[in-house]
Amino acid sequence: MAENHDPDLKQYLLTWKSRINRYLEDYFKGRGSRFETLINAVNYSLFAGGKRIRPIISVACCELFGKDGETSLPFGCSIELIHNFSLIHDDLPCMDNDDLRRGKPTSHKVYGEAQAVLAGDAMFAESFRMITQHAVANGEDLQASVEILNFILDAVGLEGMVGGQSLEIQNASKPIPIQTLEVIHQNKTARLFSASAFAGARAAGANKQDLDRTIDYGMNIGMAFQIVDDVLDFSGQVKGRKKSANADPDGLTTYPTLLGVEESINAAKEHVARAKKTLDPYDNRADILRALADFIVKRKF
Ligand code: GRG
Repeated sequence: MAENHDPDLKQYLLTWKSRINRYLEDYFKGRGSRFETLINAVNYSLFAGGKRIRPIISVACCELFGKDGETSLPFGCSIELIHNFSLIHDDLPCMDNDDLRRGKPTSHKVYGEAQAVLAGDAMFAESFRMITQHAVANGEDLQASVEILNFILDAVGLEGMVGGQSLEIQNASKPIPIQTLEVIHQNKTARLFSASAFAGARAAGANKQDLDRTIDYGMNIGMAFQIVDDVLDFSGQVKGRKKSANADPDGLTTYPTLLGVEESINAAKEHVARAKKTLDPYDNRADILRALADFIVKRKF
């Protein structure tokens, strides 16, 4: 396994988080003023302090294959919009029925259910537009843009994030085996991580073998991320997180309810090791991606 040269991940996350925020702000600048409640609801969720981990993965995968990370922003930020859309819908009374998100009242608590649903809907449509607008303005990126959009929609739709969420709801309050839980996590969460990795690499013009490796990397860190998310919720370690300590009030089966905390952490570490293995061909060029994978199991928020 290639050595990890311990790059300054903290600085990298800070720098790119602020560039991503600027890209999103610029994208919405001057738009939606006639629809004040809607644009306020969009801004409320989109700028509520999200980590921007998905677009940062796109940036790092783009840089791995020799292009400036900025090249990936229309794609990574499109995914960030979809992610924020999914959080608003996930918090609704008809889904998880949560009052808090990122330590703040959820969208429907502030704007009411109807406006929260609409804010999510708007972000979903804007996520496509962000890419198509980029493609229209940059004709030479047309093929890459269509391939990336196709990959993202595949990761989100019937057989992706929405499918995963549906399966989770269908199985709520039922004992399910680890295999079913894996399918839920892969679709609900990991596919969007793999789309982030693919988007960055494809925007940089990576070849098929490299794309396959980045997809594999994304799936594995996505699985690790969701398992750690379950553990953080279960342990109630983080103030403002949605679940109460040592229980899942919705009766959902999660990694810690099935395996316990220690085994869950081991499972997440196993995915991180697999993710890092996919980076072996890239020597120190992939150090940021290695550090990102490690950050996913070490994070406390
Ligand atoms: C949005 C197409 C669409 C459908 C709705 C509700 C739903 C279907 C899917 C829910 C998917 C979901 C909420 C997965 C959980 C993923 C997860 C671990 C979220 C937390 O991500 P962070 O920690 O969030 O990156 P921040 O706050 O940093 O942005």
